[in-house]
Amino acid sequence: MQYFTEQAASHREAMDLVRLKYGEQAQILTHRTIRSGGILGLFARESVEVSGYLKPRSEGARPAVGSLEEEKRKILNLARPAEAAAKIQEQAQQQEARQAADQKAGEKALETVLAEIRDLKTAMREVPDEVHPTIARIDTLLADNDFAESYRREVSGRLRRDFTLEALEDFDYVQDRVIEWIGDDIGVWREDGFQKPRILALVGPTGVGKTTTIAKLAAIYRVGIGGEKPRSVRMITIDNYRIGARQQIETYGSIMDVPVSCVETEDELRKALVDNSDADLILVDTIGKSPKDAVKLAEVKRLVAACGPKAEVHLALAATTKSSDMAEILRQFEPFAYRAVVLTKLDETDRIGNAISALAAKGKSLSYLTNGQRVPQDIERATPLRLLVRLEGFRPNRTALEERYAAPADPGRRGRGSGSGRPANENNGRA
Ligand SMILES: Nc1nc2c(ncn2[C@@H]2O[C@H](COP(=O)(O)OP(=O)(O)OP(=O)(O)O)[C@@H](O)[C@H]2O)c(=O)[nH]1
Ligand SMILES: [Mg+2]
Repeated sequence: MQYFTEQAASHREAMDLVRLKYGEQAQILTHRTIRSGGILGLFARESVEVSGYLKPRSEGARPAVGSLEEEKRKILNLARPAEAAAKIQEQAQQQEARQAADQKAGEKALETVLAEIRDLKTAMREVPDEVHPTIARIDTLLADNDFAESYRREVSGRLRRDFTLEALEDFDYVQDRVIEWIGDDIGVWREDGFQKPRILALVGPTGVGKTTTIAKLAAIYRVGIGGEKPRSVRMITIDNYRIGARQQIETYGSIMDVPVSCVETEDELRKALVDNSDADLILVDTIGKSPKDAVKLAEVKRLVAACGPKAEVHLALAATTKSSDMAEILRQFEPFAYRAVVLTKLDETDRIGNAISALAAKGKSLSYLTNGQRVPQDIERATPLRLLVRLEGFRPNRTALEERYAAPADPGRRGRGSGSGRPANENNGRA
């Protein structure tokens, strides 16, 4: 015996389908309403499933016929007497009406569900975004350290995205990751080798410590402090305008036994560079200019351009500068194509978030950090670690940080670390 199961949207369609496929051989055994399709149990459609078996042909079965309409007509014609045919038709109409009513009810139910979803969405939008206490605490620490608002938003967003509620419960773990993110955001610049004569020009706003930094660098390289190789060094100043400027650098020069040349024009500068080309390192001190003084800035730019394309231009930026001014300075000095930033006067502030966020936003790397007036002691090569340990209020895992940032970073390294992976010693060495 051959059995069959068919499905259709309605009982009537299921029967028509069975007749069409199997003709009068078909003998219905069961029919039931089933639900199919949909998402998460919603929007499933009702349909009818009919099953039965095929009577053997010898019992007078006829082959299946062409169209549904034709089959319907034949069924009605076959039925006798006429009242029976009328009854069948009436039943068919009633069934049709029931199905139409069912469909309407289904549509109404769907509309109700959709309305409820819409209400739910509106309600969710209206519920204030509850900030996890750990995220709020980290944000307060960042604000206390003067990190820019955009930077803080980015960190909070990343915490929300990357951390489960369970992980957020572990404050120490979260703070270590955030400190790593900050550390990975601090770009560190390294010179590509030391091609003689290396020319390093320092530009920047007035009074940020350019001349003092030039003197510190001269001493470091001249004597070979902090692991540097002793080099022959010269200093050139193009700051002849300010009273005492020339004397200031000449005093440093005589103390450190480093020859100093003072120039006023581009030609004089070019000549001084040629005259000193036997040196390993030529340090060029420039006139401090307000970033708002576009004309004077262009003048300094022309002079610095005379140093040639090989010259490394570094921008001196005081850590004490407020956030908005820092972004402006980084932008205004852009025409100098400075390769790195020397962050000065770190000793005068406990908050360095403004500098870290401004540099990260502009994708600028740090070359040196200065933290005092003493020449030459108060200068060091920039490393993320040096800045990270200065962050106020954070209690980083110092040992893990030292391991992470021990090796000198690649020149111009940028980008954030994965922040994944819990260090084995995370509970030790917390500062
Ligand atoms: N506290 C502190 N003071 C510094 C630092 N670097 C420089 N100074 C002081 O800042 C003042 C200005 O330093 P300069 O080196 O003359 O600054 P400049 O950028 O050359 O100034 P202009 O040539 O006038 O534009 C001096 O009193 C320096 O001693 C630093 O790292 N920390
Ligand atoms: Mg100066």
